[in-house]
Amino acid sequence: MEMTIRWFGSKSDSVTLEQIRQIPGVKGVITTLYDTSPGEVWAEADIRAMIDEVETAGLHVAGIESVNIHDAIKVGTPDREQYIDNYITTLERLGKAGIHMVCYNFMPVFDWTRTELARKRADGSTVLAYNQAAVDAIQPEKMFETIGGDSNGFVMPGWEPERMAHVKELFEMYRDVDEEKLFANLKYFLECIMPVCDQYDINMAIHPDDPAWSVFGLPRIIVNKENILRMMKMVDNPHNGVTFCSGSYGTNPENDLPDMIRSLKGRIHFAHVRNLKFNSPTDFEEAAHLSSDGSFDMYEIMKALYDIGFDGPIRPDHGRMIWGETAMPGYGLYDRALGAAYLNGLWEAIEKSQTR
Ligand code: DNO
Repeated sequence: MEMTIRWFGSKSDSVTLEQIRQIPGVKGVITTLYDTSPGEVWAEADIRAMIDEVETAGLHVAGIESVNIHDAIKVGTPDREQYIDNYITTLERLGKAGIHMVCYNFMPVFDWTRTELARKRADGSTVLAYNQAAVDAIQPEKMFETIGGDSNGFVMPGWEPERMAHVKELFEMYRDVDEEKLFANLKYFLECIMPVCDQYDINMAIHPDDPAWSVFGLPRIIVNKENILRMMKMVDNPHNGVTFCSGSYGTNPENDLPDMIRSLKGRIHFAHVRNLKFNSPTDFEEAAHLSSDGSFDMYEIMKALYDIGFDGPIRPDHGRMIWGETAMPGYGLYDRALGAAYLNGLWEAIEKSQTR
């Protein structure tokens, strides 16, 4: 595996490449062109500039999170052809520029969903949290106001104001889209893009739906082992793979994370590893990465990744906000650096215990 950190670019991130460079064991960043909208073709010059900036700081681009999918593709409207062509052109340009991992998601309307971005924990840190009763009591438009107003002035990816201004129209677009239709549209999209992925050796890594169940009545399909294996089989190409995100699949305690990892051998192209703490079956908050701070056994998760020979990029995921830092919720420097060091430590111990 290669330890990486997600970086939102010098215009949008409070964390600098110079800081990332000083986290032990981190040589790669996961980034994107944050000025682009879903469906747009990425300019070659912009891709080059992004790579050059990262390389000038002594790091490299280990993958893209995300090249977002236009809603026409998810809904399956006739204009999807144009957006798929655009996506293929972007992949071609990324491949030519030497990028081989692209994370994306197939969630309708919203990307990840949380009800609080700064819940206070006993140690004074603040974390993202989810409470089902709060979701059930809120209108989707209001949800956006909460997320937008609570984000320390940063634009949360997936919750861009331009997009959320059209939230009602987006819901309307998905009116006739059920899980089967969403699966079919995903299959169609993947079949169209696999040739370019084969040509440039690009690993597509679908991110799970977070939380791993339907929110606001919208269909969600990347939620459990059964569905993800169905997806692997329906387009059975090694470039059709997943982002294994422990914090997203783990929102459903019925998902056995190490078992899921083992069943996806060879198809995990990217890993997001974080811990959650369940306060009740319908309320959880994000914890420090350390096993004892949350509900997951992080050793078992890393061990499963080690056992399947995972060799892609991995990143610590959402961190707590600690030590007075002001940053995008979940994406401060300090707790993610602690997370990277801890995950690296687990990996070293697992590796040595296997090989000595
Ligand atoms: C949340 C992230 C997601 C992820 C996208 C991938 O913090 O893990 O927003 O980047 O779903 O497309």
